[in-house]
Amino acid sequence: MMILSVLLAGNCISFAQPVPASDENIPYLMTFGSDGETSWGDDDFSQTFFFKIPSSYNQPFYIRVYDPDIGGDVDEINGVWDTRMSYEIFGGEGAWSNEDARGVQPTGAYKSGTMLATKVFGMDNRYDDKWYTFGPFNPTEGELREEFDGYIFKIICEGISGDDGNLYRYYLSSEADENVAIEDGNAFTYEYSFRMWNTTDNVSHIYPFIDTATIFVKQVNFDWDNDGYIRVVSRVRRGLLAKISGEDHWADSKVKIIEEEINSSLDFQFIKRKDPLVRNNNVVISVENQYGEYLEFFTVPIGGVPVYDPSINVRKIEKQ
Ligand SMILES: [Ca+2]
Ligand SMILES: [Ca+2]
Ligand SMILES: [Ca+2]
Ligand SMILES: [Ca+2]
Repeated sequence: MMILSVLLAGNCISFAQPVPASDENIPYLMTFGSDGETSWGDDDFSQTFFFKIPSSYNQPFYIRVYDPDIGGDVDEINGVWDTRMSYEIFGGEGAWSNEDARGVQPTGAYKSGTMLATKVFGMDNRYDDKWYTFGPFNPTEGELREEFDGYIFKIICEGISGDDGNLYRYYLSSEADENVAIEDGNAFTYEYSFRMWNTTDNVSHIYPFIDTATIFVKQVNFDWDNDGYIRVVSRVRRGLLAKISGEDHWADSKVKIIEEEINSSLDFQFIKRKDPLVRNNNVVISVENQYGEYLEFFTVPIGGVPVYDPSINVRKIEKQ
């Protein structure tokens, strides 16, 4: 276990900038058109992500979107393809620091900051199963925040019309025409809307970071379709089941934080039901602390992926 701890501690430089990231094992982000039905799995037809560019990086960069259109094999049709969706990228003062930007509803000044780029997509074969590139952006166009030691950019994908489901991914890249990761870059959201796998053997993950002020967290999930279960794992927690929701419903439950979990990430595991397979399951989840502040889900988990370590538990029991 000593070797593992050393490896985790040394894992502070990361190169994983696909969103969702490989450690999350989430197939796609998901946003529906604004005339969609919430029973299809999107509660508000808008999804916000933030990108962090480390302050040490001073080259232009790009935000790339995979399958930005709404049509074709990847996306989810409802009747006919008639959905239009915008992608908007913001930087500057307030892009992250405005309180409304860190909520889970597209209300108030959530589009805070300075808009740097925008594009609307519908069904468009040119972009089906392909990448579209926003940028170049200059890192200093973002909002400089000391707590992240970097510049923060925001991208909002939002339904304008139609009722179909848009499935897509992002990549934070140093190149316009290929995916090249930026050292120590990261991405995070406060509300994750995503597609579950259409196979029973894949486990998806999100990793909320637990800071020193956290006493308990409340997870809130939507439209889980009674698919399998949600299990919370940490360095000192083998697995706690969280309450899951049914079709078009919300569910929430609380997790009391153990001292050894402070300053590390939790691992929320989304484990598919084995039989019958729940197909095309779109879900939404957020995690808030006891003050109602939403926790960041970093695609590259802070402190590494938490791995349950029974030896930590043993020491704790001996101490008490
Ligand atoms: Ca439609
Ligand atoms: Ca498509
Ligand atoms: Ca798409
Ligand atoms: Ca669902």
